[in-house]
Amino acid sequence: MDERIRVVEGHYNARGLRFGIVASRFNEFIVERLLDGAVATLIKHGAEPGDIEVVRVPGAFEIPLALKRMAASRKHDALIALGCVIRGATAHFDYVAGEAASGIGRVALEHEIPIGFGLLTVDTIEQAVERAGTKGGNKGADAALTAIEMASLCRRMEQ
Ligand code: INI
Repeated sequence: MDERIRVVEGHYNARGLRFGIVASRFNEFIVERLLDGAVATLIKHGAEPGDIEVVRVPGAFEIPLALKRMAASRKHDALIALGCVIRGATAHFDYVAGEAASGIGRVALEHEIPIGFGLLTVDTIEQAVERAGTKGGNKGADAALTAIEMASLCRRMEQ
């Protein structure tokens, strides 16, 4: 790359960054694994436990509103959304999953705050288990890593 070109990138050092996590209780046995993965990733990358706030909501549908309140507080550098919607167990899967996903995206853009997307939308419980710390990795951990990178990127883009 031509060295006169200014390239701005994030990094994976979470020291000094503040995080807000919204985790839903529906399908709690899955979401708790996502939460464990997210918190462990933040701590591993240097975040202080005192700089992490967790808010619990009933289900995925409620995630965007809690994120919006957190974003409006301006207390965090990045947010993380954790939930699990399973098609097999949900007649209104498309509404719950669709509203949650688009709401999360809207909050990020309206409040200009990075939001790590850790909302599982899967067909079966087996697929959820795979993505919550077994063979498909842990999507909560992935969302936390993205939150760190985007928070640091946004800071650098302000400079
Ligand atoms: N919420 C979820 O997070 N996951 C689901 O799979 C789910 N199902 O199966 O319906 C679900 N429903 C609850 C919904 O998110 C709201 O909490 C509820 O409708 C009250 O507003």
